[in-house]
Parts: sequence; C-alpha cells; structure tokens
Amino acid sequence: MIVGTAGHIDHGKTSLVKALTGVDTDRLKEEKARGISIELGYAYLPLRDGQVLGFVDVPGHERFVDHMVAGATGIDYVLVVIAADDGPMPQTLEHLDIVELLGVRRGAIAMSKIDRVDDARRAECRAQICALLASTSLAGAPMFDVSSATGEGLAELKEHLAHEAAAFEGRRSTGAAFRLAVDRCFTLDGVGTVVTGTVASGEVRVGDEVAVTPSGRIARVRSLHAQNRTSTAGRCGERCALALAGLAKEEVARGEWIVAPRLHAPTSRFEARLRLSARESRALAHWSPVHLHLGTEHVLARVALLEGETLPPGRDALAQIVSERPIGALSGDAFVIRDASASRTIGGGRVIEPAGRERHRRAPERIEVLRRFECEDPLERLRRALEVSPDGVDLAAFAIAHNTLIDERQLGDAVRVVSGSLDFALSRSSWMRIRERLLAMLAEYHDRHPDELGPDLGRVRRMEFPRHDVALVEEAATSLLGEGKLSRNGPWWHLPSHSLKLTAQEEALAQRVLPRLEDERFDPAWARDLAHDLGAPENDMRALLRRLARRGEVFAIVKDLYFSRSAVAELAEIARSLEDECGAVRVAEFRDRAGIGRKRAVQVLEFFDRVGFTRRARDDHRIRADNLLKLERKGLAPGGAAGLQTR
Ligand SMILES: Nc1nc2c(ncn2[C@@H]2O[C@H](COP(=O)(O)OP(=O)(O)OP(=O)(O)O)[C@@H](O)[C@H]2O)c(=O)[nH]1
Ligand SMILES: [Mg+2]
Repeated sequence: MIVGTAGHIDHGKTSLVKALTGVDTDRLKEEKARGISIELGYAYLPLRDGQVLGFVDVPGHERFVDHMVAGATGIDYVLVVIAADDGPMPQTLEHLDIVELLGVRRGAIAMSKIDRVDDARRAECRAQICALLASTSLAGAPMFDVSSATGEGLAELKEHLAHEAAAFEGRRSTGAAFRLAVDRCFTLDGVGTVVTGTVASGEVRVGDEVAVTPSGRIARVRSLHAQNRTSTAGRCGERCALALAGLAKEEVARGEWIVAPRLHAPTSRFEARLRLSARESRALAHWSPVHLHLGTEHVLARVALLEGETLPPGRDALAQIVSERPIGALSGDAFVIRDASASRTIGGGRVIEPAGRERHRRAPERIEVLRRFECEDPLERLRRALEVSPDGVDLAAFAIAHNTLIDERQLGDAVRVVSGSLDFALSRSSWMRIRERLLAMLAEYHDRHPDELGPDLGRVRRMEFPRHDVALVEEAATSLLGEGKLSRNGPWWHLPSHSLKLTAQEEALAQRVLPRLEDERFDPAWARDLAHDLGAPENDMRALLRRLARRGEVFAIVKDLYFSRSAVAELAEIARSLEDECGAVRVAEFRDRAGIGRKRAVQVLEFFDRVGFTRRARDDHRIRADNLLKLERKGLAPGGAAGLQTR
C-alpha cells in the first residue's frame, strides 16, 4: 500500500513521515536552506507482517502543486496533515480537492503540532476539520492527534496504517499490461539510467522490453527495485525503480510513461467526464486554457466542452481535453486541471476515450457513445460500444485504450474482421445492415449503368462506405459471394441477376476472338487486324471488345489493343515477383522477364498504374498494398491462388 501525504505548507508532513519511518525526505540543498519541501519524497516502512508500507511525501507550497498532483497519482491512501495551531488552510482545501478528483477514497487525518496548542484549541480545530470534511469522500475518516516533536499519537497512527495495509486488497489489474508514470529519473554509477514511479497496472520483470510514451523510445529493464528492495518483478501498486538499458537520462523525463510496448499510443486529445469544482466562482467556458495534470505529466491544454457552452461550478459534463503536445493517457486515468495562471485547482475527471475525435466531436451519436462508455468493466463497455457503433469498433484501439486483451468468446455473435493490422468488430445487426446496403447500392448502380458489369470494390467503398475500411467492404462482399447473393467477374462485382449479355452474333464472334487472344498471350493482334482476320466489320469488332472488357474478360492495355485476362494475370504475377525480389518493379527487368519489347512493357506498367494495381514511384512502379485488382486465370475458381490477390 502506498500512503501519500497532503496538506498546507509547513504543517508538518515531512516531519511526520520522518517520525514514522526514520527517513528525512527533504534531501535537496534548497529544501534544507528554505525549510520547505520542493520535490516529492519517498520513504518505506517495513511492517511486522512482512509487507512494506510506501510513503510519498508531497510539498505543500502552492507553487509546487504540480509535484503534489504527480505524487498523489498512484497512492492508495491519503494522510491529510493539518497543523492544530493553523487549522485548515488554502492548500489543505486544494489538496483535498485533488485527492478527491484523483479518486483516492481512503485516508486518515493527522492533526499535527499538537504540542503547540491547549485542549480548547484542539477541540476547536477538530470541529473545523470535521466541518471541512463533511462534504468530501473523507467524511468520517479517522483523526489522530500527533506531535512529531514529542512523539505523541505516533504509535496509534502507525498501528492504524499497518492495520489498513493488512486490510488492503491491492489493485485490480486483470489482463492489464504494464504501465508506470515516471516521477523521477537519474543516473547511478554502474547502473545507468534509473526511473521511479508507482506501477499503475500490470507487472514488469527484469529483461522486459518497455516503451517510453510519448517519445516511443524502446528500452530494456536491466534490474529493478520494488518497494525499496531488489526484485525480479514489480507489481501493480508497488513503487519501483527501474534501471533501463538503451536509454540515456536525457531521453526520459518526469511526466512520461514506461509501458509495455503494445500500450504505446500517445494522444493529444482525449474525451472525458470533467467536473468543475464547487468552489469556483464562475462557470468554465468552452475552449478555456488550463494546466492539465495526468499521471505525473503537466502540460498546457484547452477544454472543449461537448455538452453546452459553459460548465457551472459543482457540475460535470463530457469534454474533450486538447493538450499542447502528445501525452500518455488511457481510459480510466484520473486527471486534474488548474486555471491558466496555475494558481488554483479548478476541476478534474476521468478519461473515457484516449483517442479523441478531431472532427464532429459534438455529433450526437458520438456523445451517445461516450455516455455508454462510462462504466468500469471493459467487457461491458465493448458490448455497449458494439451496440451504438454502426461503423464497428476498432478492437486493436479498444484493447490499448482499455489496457485489456479481447478474446473471441467475449465478442458473442459480433462479427470480427481481421486484415493486416486491422482488427475490428461489428454487431450482428450492423453487419447485416452493411450487407443489405451493399446489395441495394449495386441494384441502383446497375439501374444507372446498364452497360457496365458493375463497380470494383474501391468504387463501392468510395460511393457507399466512405468511412469504412475497404477490408470490411471486402469481407461483406465475400460473404455475399459465398452465399450466391453476389457475383464477381475479375475486379467487378455485380448482382447475379445482372450481366452484360452478348447477342447471339456477338457471342459467336467472341468464341473466335477470345481463344485467339489467349494464344497470342503478350503479343495480341490489334482490333483492326482481328476484324480483318476474322472477317468482321471493324466497328462490330471494337464494340465486342469493349463489351468483353466491361465483363472483365479482356483488358485494353492501350486503345484498340486487348490482352486476355490470363495474360494480364500472368503479367501481374511477374510484377509481383519482381517487387518481392527487388522491392520495386522497373521497366527493364519487367521487359526481360516478360520477354516483350520495351515500349510494350512501359504500356503494361502504365495500365497497371491506371487500374490501381501499381502506383508510380519516380522511375519505378510499386504494387499498391490496397490494390483491388482481382484476376484469376481462366478455369480457376474465384479467389483461386494463382490469381492476383489483395494483400
Ligand atoms: N512543535 C512542533 N513542530 C513541528 C511539528 N511538526 C513539524 N514541526 C515543525 O514545523 C516546520 C515544518 O515542518 P515540515 O515537516 O517541514 O512541514 P511540511 O508540511 O513538510 O512543509 P512543506 O513540505 O514545505 O509543505 C518545521 O520547522 C518542523 O520542525 C510538531 O509536531 N511539533
Ligand atoms: Mg515537507
């Protein structure tokens, strides 16, 4: 269990920690000279049952509230120190606000410097404290009269803390990966760069690879201390010091997070429920500048209110916090905001969605999603998210945002689409709606373009599903294909009822043209020569070839020069193997491999660019990762391995 102090300057926090643990946490020269705490102090108290109690001592000075917030992040229990002579003072109130906003619900009060007051003042101060706490989550918390000077009350306080530690169940951290907010970093001779902080989730072991968020630097845990003792692992809730190999001291700072690499996802806008302190005299306006404190980070930010133009004191609302630079934040993280001049704490809340929306952030359906997201259990959140997200839920992003892992069983009857780095899920009903939309869209398309076989999937997506990933459209189309509700010819998709019918006469001519183009492979005859050789009028031949091209049976490499489908598939395979071998497709190698002339090679590659199979990159051509050109050599079933497939 980690105990954090809180309270006004000079009320005896550091003295009390020293009296309890024997450790003087004011170690800086400046702290000694000024007689105040500036940095966070750390001390440990081994207990009889073998546990180690950790203490984080915070400064009370109003200028160091940012250190206080950093220290209070990651504590389990707060020890509010209030001097009996002074009674509650401004930072007593502010620190109480902060621990409340950070979600620390357990704690005790130490009424300090008891040796300086008489019994009447004791009683008076006690009454003041009770009145102050009445409206907070610490109402009814135990109160101890203590003096670090005479030792009065220390044994009782120590006993109480030991009792609380024994009853403390530890933090829940199921399936969660490692995270730690850095509160100090320094170098040690013979050890190298060391960072310290409280493990916010998961576990870290010696030898683990970790990432620094937001910088993205990677390091390895060379050795570690947990609760001040050498250890092979640091667990959720323990204070740890990690020696990091591969990282210079300048490459990490307080405010950054050390995380399991899969959790590295810096953000500069997150959505949250924000509460404005009841002590504020005025409402908070949209786009107010604030100081944001999250984890041990402190950064300037703006508050975009998502519901209404202002937020009255004592109320809460959904908001997007836009920070000046990227930070590490995950769903559920508590944060505090202070006013623009950093003179007082004005509110705080919890992160709902770390990857905030850049556009349409106030859209009603977005607000609905955020409202639904406000529950503790990640699985329940996922279920609700699926319910209200017709476009599906990005599972990869969800798993990071909620620091969890999702397995198939948790998805119920939802449909999961995995393609490349993409991993998302849709509710069964959203899935069915997408399929219906696809069929309806094609019916309309056929009506409007009776002469065309149908669109390719890229076109389908652009026309009907601009916000969806193409992999989803593909998955929907493929499932409909499997059920016979959709047909495909080459790259073109159409309803089975729709086909480009040839007249009997055209059909007869096609039966003579197609085998010939097949035979002539990479060197087919021009349209005019075909007409001449087969004794057909030139215009008829051109019209037939155009229709065959729409049906995906031949391809016009240049005007009036048509290659058979299998020839194009073969050329595409050549391009693919050149890209695999050389990283790009160059004219010279392509020409040699295909055994065609240079000019024709250029024309074929330009054709590939045109249909979106490749793209031009200076003098080379690269195969588009998202290419949708699907070709099979004749005789192979759709999706056959010899065809040209989307990667
Ligand atoms: N008589 C008396 N003096 C005390 C007691 N506790 C602290 N002091 C004195 O009060 C002064 C401030 O004590 P600190 O422990 O440094 O106070 P603090 O709350 O840590 O101050 P900051 O960290 O700067 O906010 C010191 O001069 C202490 O010697 C006490 O119980 N009795
Ligand atoms: Mg102090």
